[in-house]
Amino acid sequence: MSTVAPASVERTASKTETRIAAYQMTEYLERIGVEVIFGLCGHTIIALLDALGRSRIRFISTRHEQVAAHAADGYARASGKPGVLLTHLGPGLTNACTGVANAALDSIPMVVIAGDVPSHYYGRHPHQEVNLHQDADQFQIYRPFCKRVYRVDRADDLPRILERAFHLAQTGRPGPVLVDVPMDIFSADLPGHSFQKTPAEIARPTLDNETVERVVAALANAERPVLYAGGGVLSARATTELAALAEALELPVAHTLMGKGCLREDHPLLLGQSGFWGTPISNEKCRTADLILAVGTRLAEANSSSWDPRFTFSIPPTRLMHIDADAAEIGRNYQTELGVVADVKLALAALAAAARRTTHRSRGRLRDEISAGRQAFAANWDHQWSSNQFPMRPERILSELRKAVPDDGFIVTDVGWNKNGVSQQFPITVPGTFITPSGLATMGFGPAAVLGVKMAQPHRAAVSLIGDGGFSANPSVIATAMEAELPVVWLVMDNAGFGTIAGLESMHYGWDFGCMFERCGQPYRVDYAAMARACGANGVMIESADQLGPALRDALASTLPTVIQAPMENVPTPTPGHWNINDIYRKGH
Ligand SMILES: Cc1ncc(C[n+]2csc(CCOP(=O)(O)OP(=O)(O)O)c2C)c(N)n1
Repeated sequence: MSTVAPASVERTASKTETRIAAYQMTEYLERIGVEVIFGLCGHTIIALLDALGRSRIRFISTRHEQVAAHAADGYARASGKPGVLLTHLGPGLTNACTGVANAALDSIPMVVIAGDVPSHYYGRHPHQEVNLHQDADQFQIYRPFCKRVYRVDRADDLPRILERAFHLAQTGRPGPVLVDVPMDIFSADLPGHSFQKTPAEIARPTLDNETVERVVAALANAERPVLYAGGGVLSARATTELAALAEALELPVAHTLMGKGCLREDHPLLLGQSGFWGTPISNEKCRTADLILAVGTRLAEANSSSWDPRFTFSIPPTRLMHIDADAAEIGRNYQTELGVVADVKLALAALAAAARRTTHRSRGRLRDEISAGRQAFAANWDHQWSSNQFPMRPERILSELRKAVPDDGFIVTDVGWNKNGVSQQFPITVPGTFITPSGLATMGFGPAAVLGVKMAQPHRAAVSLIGDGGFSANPSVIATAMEAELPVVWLVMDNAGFGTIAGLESMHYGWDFGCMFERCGQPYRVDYAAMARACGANGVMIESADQLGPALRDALASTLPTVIQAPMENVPTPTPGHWNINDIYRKGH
């Protein structure tokens, strides 16, 4: 993070003078470039809030800590800087847990600052402490998914731990770090200028020449190579380098969910997403490849068709080379011929430079095959893009959205048709504009993450495309957007239920018990548009398909946040790949 001018709360202090930790800490956060903190108050953190309120750092106060965590996550994705989250102890920290875990599983840099009980009450089970079977141990709840969980036991340790937290959150494979602060430590005296050490600038690891030559030669000589891109390519801002490598060696490019946007949608070498919700041409080219170079991915279950060799990857006989920031990801599910731990951007740049000097095998009619494969699959839904049906076809909702949102606008999805449909069918041309929860696939991410996205990029459009299940998980986002003056748009695909799971249950068990919204046996619809109006925001209920386009354009031009509710038929997204859960369900008595 860049260093900024001295903080507005900062004042001169001699080396011997002491000052309260919370104020010094806030100055430090300003100095290392923190511009916004998302969170929710509690008695353990008001000392820090007082300091924040007097600083240049914006505090976005949410109505639920999960919302704050997703917003911090969205901010990190759209800004490239770590998200910062501030929570109260106990219920505040546990409420935020899902959001922080979601960020962790998508490798999003985040620093979580949590208040805790006064340190002198450890062991006495004070108010709101999580202490039933272990004293003073709330930070352990975050251990399985955080890169590091720190509890600050002495005020003197706070500066060192904060520097470590920002360093660790951003380096190697990024992720959240927890700094758990007993409330008395915020109020402790520390010598002036205690917060001196800032996170080091890190020189990123690249490939040695020998490895570059080996990988490029293998790709150039392969008969049916595939370049496979994960979210690591986008988070490393390495899409130009990826395209250069693909074009130099004429490599078809398949990608994961988080890799969507790695190549322009109209690029002739783009195969599309692999796996369960992928495209047939992508699955076929991956399955029949003789060599795959996977970059910035963990070859996760959904994109690998549950690692079943009949559908997406057949490794071996396909040879696999794998570049990733995290050594732990290499070789986990597949026999790997060569693993490379390197910075994805530098690695792809080095490979592309060498590739330009290399002649490769003829790829025959590869571009024609890709084009024909993509067109054949798109023919399944192309005609629905102009459907006037009401309740609307989901594809028509996508087409209106694509027409209304500028190419550099953000589409922030949740889970459900929105995520699966966009990743499969929606053209993304500007890298990083598709933001989605992948690893934890948290329902409730999209409506909240869009707040952080808009905060990070206030001059670009930010639309959260979500289901009615995901939206109603935490509609307090509307009030937060109003308070924070963030004119985001929520486009709610309303099928009166948890449609994706209802579809799965119907397919296997013949009904959708427990998955639809009902009252007295009838579909139960909530007027989310009216809820938005009750918050002082714009709320639009769509009553015919042709109303959606104008409604979206109005919403994007408005200075207020807008909820657009589009009643929609519950139809499944096509699933060209495989998911092992479908082998597990058994109907009986
Ligand atoms: C927090 C959480 N709970 C449950 C799930 C399981 N889940 C996956 S998709 C889905 C349905 C989402 O419903 P909705 O937002 O209305 O979108 P739709 O499927 O109807 O498109 C659920 C419940 C989840 N991913 N996250």
